[in-house]
Amino acid sequence: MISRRHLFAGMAAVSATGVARAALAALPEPVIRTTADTAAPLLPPDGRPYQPVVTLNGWTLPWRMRGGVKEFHLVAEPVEREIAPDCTARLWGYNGQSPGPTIEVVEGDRVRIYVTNRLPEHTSVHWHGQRLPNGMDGVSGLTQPAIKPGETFVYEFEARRPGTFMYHPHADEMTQMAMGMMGLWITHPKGRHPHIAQVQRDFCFLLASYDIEPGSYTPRIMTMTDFNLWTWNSRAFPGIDSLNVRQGDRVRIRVGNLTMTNHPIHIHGHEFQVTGTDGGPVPPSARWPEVTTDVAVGQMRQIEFIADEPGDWAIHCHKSHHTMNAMGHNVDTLIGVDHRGLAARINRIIPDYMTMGDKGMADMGSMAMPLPENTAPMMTGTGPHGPLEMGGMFSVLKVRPDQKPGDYSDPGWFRAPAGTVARRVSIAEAAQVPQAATAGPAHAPVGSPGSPPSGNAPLQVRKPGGHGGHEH
Ligand SMILES: [Cu+2]
Repeated sequence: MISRRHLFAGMAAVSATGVARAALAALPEPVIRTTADTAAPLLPPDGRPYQPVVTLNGWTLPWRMRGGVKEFHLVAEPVEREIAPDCTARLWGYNGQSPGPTIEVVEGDRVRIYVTNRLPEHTSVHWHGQRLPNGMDGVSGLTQPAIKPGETFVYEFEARRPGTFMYHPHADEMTQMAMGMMGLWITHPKGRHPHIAQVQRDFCFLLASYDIEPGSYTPRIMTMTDFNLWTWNSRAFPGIDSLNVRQGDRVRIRVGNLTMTNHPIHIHGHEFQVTGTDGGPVPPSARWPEVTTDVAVGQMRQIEFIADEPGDWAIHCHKSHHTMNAMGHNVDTLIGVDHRGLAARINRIIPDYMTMGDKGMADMGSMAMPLPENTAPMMTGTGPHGPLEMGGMFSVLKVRPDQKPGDYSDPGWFRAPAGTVARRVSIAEAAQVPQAATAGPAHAPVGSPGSPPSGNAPLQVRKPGGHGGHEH
């Protein structure tokens, strides 16, 4: 026999579960993703058509169309993110990842975003760069109460302006952005826009920086300037996927900066134009060609170019410390210091002692140094010609004539045509090169007609110790 008391308790439990289920069903099912591979572009299943973007090492959040409104569900929660091989961070993010998923909508779309807070503290979401009603701007305390742990809030507005935007908390921002809470928002134009070109490739990534002590997993949130992990979409080279395009494609790259400093983003082998900012599309008359554009804190920059040079072209932040992984900055410079004899004497006491840095730091790129647990090497990655000696905000733009239209897969390393790669040359051969290039016979002796004047000889031999070497 079931007692009355048990029966009532059982009914109460059933009814509570029923309410929870009904409440959850009212919200769009939160879509969670935890892997760091680059998701294929999400083709819109309904609504106005558009050309989707590709989020490097990220993805686009699916939506539910209800009564003509695009409904999204963001879940703010602790996540684990592999920043690079051998380096995983315990971050805060959205829907299983940092950064959160990219939100893609079309100009004129009515958008409703549910935000559930599964963090241990309150949060809010600010829709950076959008035109919207003031109460939807997401500044906790100013335009709304904070979203407490366990609560779900709803934001709703019309995506009024096409462009590249971001979202991030406006509640305990210092902590929450240092922990990785951010995401991209793309509003595609409705139909053809006079200042927005059709492109064949459209990439996007957010700049984020972390200070994770070697051997640990959680960022130090009090760090203001001396970060040691400089990331695109919370990934550091060699963890950042390459940007794979077909030769002749018009390529758009959208970059947003939520770090604590500016990042001059530089592309090799091509000139680009800044075609948009977070303020909207730039009119063609206001654009100029360049190869580096500075993305300041809180800014978005949208660059475009025709990828007409086949090859593997570096794309990176031009601050050289931002293309490095975990490193100490309070290390003395040892270049030029004469260590000879010193290492041998120290080895008598410490057998493993080794001298580094007296000829530069490049040894770090090839040496397998023992590192603390969960630490990406400072200079790493291997290309077809050896160690790349990079880290951080670095990737490769791969331009191939035979890449299929719309195919974003990695074609492997570039196979340069014969005779088009820089190579070692002997002095004897160098002396002949100018003649080979002109009409003269390749083997003609130096000084014969057709050779350059001796003052312009390609290489000069320096006698050992002849030019002010360091005498002790
Ligand atoms: Cu940088």
